[in-house]
Amino acid sequence: MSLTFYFAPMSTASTVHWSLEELGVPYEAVKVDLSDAADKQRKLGPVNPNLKVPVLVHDGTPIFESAAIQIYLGETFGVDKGLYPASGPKRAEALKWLVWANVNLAEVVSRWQRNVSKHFPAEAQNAAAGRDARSELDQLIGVFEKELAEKSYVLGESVSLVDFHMASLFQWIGFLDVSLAKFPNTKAWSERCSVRPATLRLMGE
Ligand SMILES: N[C@@H](CCC(=O)N[C@@H](CS)C(=O)NCC(=O)O)C(=O)O
Repeated sequence: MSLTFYFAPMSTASTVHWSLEELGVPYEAVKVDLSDAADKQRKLGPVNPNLKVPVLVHDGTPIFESAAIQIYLGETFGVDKGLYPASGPKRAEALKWLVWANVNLAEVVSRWQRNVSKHFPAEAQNAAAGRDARSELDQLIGVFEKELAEKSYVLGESVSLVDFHMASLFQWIGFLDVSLAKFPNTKAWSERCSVRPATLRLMGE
């Protein structure tokens, strides 16, 4: 069995990195310098036509898109390790939140950043679109806040790959100085996840 993981530090790949560490499966990590076009082309060209991280190659099959990788890891390794639900209604919950996280939460954060951050070209920015995205972000966190009202983790009382994926996105949101003060359930869940040895280890690297 071989697993090769293409990543860049402080990127969407961190979601998958966290899950790989928690699963304890052996993998080879290939670091990609996203600021170096030649490095990206050389390493990612053969495995992802989008030239983006993360990519996971399992026994020769490349998988891109972080949510797809999490689902694949869950089905392939996570069920046996108690970190992903077996097929059935709980699995449906996992899929629902993984897709929501990328299609809604990550999309709105990206849209907000593209319109306000100094790391993106000012001439392509629109302040009103940035404000809209920021208020949409609060609405989305509000949805998640309600979901966490009566449970410790996204799928109930057991931690799962869904928590690692989503808590990693919330770490990114935290780096962007979004306060979770108005969202106590989300804040407590995020703190509960973020003290796990796997993520502390990765953050220390
Ligand atoms: N929707 C994709 C997003 C992947 C993505 O945008 N990755 C960024 C890093 S966060 C990337 O590799 N960008 C290439 C670049 O910056 O050149 C996923 O969830 O995997």
